[in-house]
Amino acid sequence: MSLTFYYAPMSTASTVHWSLEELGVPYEGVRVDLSSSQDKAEKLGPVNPNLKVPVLVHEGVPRRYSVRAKSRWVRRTPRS
Ligand SMILES: N[C@@H](CCC(=O)N[C@@H](CS)C(=O)NCC(=O)O)C(=O)O
Repeated sequence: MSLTFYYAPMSTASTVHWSLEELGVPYEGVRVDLSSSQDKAEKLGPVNPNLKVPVLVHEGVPRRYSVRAKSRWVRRTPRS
């Protein structure tokens, strides 16, 4: 399973981050500097036109919906 997690510390991405860590889901983390327009454009532009975190890219498909839905989705995703 390939999973990439776009996040920023102290943001709405935190609950998803905790879910991934607590469940031991393997993922690649991409830290985004929300104070930098350039960093947001470079990292989030290709996966979320709203330039917001969190974003989970699962098998190449970005999931951008609410933090709560993402946490629920992470809990349901089988771990390898
Ligand atoms: N509805 C989104 C909201 C995400 C959101 O507002 N993220 C903020 C961080 S807490 C963000 O990325 N802000 C960047 C910006 O507005 O430049 C969700 O719940 O996933």
